[in-house]
Parts: sequence; structure tokens; C-alpha cells
Amino acid sequence: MHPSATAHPPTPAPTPALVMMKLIKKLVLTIVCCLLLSAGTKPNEPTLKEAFAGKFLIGAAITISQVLGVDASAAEIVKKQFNAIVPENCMKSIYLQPKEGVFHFDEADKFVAFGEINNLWITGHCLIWHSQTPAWFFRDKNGNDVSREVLIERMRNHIKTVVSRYKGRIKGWDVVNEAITDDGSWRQSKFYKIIGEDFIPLAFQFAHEADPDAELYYNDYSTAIAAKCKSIVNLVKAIRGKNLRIDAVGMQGHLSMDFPAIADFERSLLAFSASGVKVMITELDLTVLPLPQHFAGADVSAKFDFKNKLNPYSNGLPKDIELKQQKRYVAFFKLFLKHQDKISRVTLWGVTDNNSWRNNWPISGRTDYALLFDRNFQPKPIVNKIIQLTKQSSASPPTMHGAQR
Ligand code: 9MR
Repeated sequence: MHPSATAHPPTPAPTPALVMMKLIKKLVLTIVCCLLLSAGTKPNEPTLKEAFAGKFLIGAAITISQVLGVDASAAEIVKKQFNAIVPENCMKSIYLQPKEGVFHFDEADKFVAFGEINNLWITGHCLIWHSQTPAWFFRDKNGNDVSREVLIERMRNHIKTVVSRYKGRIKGWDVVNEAITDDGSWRQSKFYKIIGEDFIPLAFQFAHEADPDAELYYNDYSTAIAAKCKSIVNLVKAIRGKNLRIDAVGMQGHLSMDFPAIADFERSLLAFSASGVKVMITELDLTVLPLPQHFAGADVSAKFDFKNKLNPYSNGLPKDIELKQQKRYVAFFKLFLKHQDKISRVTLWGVTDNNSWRNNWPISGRTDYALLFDRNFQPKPIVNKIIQLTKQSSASPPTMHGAQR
């Protein structure tokens, strides 16, 4: 037998088509890897929304440039990593109704469409707030305060127009924002001064009438302060006592490195849950910058002169501070996971460090590092640490007021 009869035939030279196929395969693989990396997780790790699935929603406040695709890289992070959104600014009354009866829904419509296209839980923020309400709301044609009746009517009209426009599409509303001060007293806002404390139950009533299926929330900052917490619990009880709908208290999570103490935050979280509503951690961020003395919270009227010594990390965050921040973020996420049966949503107040409000409050023009994604649209190491936490977590036993979504 000829030796060549049992030997393998010589391998044919690769055809140009075969070479092309191999190249395309390689290219596709590279693109997939790059996409996975740029979207914020290692290829084999779950994204944030996958990691928190079945625990609570994980969301972000987004800007109109992200909605419009101008800030496209941040928008990609939102789509990949989060399953809930809230508008950082475009649904505040000063933008929606700058003049009486003249509504501008263009940006809000686009924000809602963005949420729907990307299958995100949409929260509206915020219907009634002392800040960013246009001046006309409280004034008559002579520039004097309007009567109680007129202000109630303006509130009714604003809430009904806005909530009914997005009926069935916006799943929950921050109905009243920041009505109680840190010492537990009523904020002396125009709403309070003209209408009295009834403005709150009235706002909840109007919102419910406009969309009976929407969840309704009270949202505030520094809720770990005992006196403030107590007044919010009383407020929740008063609203429920009138048989009005209130689904959750939003604990704004504007944290700093030493405020609040985790134990105080936990005490308030438990108190809100025990009052019969869900808890949401809204507006989460963690500033690493020094605050002017004795300053915490999120009072938007506070402004301090810019001082270089209060902007120490403009050229980068030192490793020790980064690690300290990671430790504190981890401690808070551990707390959220421990009470996942009471928490329905955790929302970051922004996507990347470069568009965080923290860079401009209470001093403008600083460089802060308060969020989970950096200025190059990359996940910080903390993202992976949080994801790892979800693999070990189990909730405390469900309570009567459990809030599993
Ligand atoms: O992040 C928002 C910032 O861009 C606005 O300039 C500011 C205007 O008042 O509001 C910020 O968002 C606030 C939110 O609506 C309510 N809680 C406190 C937030 C931070 O100030």
C-alpha cells in the first residue's frame, strides 16, 4: 500500500473567506469584552441590577443630557447597571410650570420615554417642595401672598395635571419633599405658612386622585436625626389616619464621612418601617470633602465661599481616603441588605462623579468623589465590593411591614 493512502491529506491553505471569518470572530469577541468592561463590571460578574435582583430596586437620578444621549457614556451605565430612574431636576415645578397654566413637558416626556424604552422603574420627583417652586405659585397679581384657598387650588391643578399626564407610566411619586426641619419642627415654607400642615395630606390626596395606582412617598434628608425621624413618623401616621395612601418614606442618603452614625440611620429605618410603610434609600451619595464646621444634610439654600483648603482632592483622591470611603459605603450597603425586607429601592443621586451635585454644594467648583462611577465612566472598586456583598447577604426575618418588591 502506498504510504500516503493512510496518512491525512495535507491541510488546504486557508481561503480568503476563512481568514475573513476568523477576523470577524475575533473582532466580535473583542467588542463584546470591551462593552462588558466599559459598562462597569468584569465579564463574569453580575451588574448591580443583577446582583440586587429579588432584594430591592437599584436606581440612579439622571440628567436631561443623559436622556438626550449628550452624556451618552453615563446613559450606557444607567441602562446596563440600574433598573430604576428618577429625574434629578426636570420634573420640579419651576421647570414644569414656570408660569401659571403654562406647562413645559418636553423634557419630562423624554425622561419618561427613556425609562420605558429601557424597562426602568420610573419615579417622579417632586410634586411639592419649598425649593424650585416658581414665585408666582404663592403670589397674587399685586405681589402679595395668595389666600389659602387659592394656593390649595394651585397645588391641586399642578399635581393633577402632572400626575395624570403620566398615569400608569410613572410608578411612584415623591409627593412632598423636605417639609420638616432637622429639629423636627415644620419647615416654615410658603406652603406651610399659607395652608398650614394640611398641605401635606392634601398633596397626597390630589396625587392619589390623579393616579390611584401610583405609589406615593414622603422624601427628606438627615432622617437619621432622632427629632426629625419622630416628626416624620407622626406625619406618616397622620396621613394613614386620614385613610390616605402613602407607600414609603424616602430616606435621602446624602452621607458624609462622619454623618450620620450608622446606628442612628438604622434606628430611623426601623422606625419608618414600623409606622407601616416601606423605606427607600433615595438620593444616595457619599462626599469625601471637608464640610464647613457643623454642617451636614442637604439644605439647598446653604452656600459657602469657595476655599482652597476645602477642595483638597482636585488632582486625585489619595488611596487612604478612597479606602475609608469604600469602608463606609460597604457598611451602609450591608445595612441595606440586612433590612432588604423593609427596603423597596436604593437610588444613587447621580451616575458619575463629574455630574454630581456634590461638586457644587455647599461650595461650588470643588472636585468630589461621591458616586459609584468615576470621571472616566468606569466603575470604582467599590462597585465590585458591593456586588460581592449581595452574594453573602440574607435578610433579617420578614416583618409585618415587609417591603419585598
Ligand atoms: O441635584 C440637584 C441639583 O442639580 C439642583 O441644583 C438642586 C436644586 O435645588 O437640587 C438637587 O437635588 C436635590 C433634590 O431635588 C432634593 N434633595 C436634595 C437634592 C440635593 O440638593
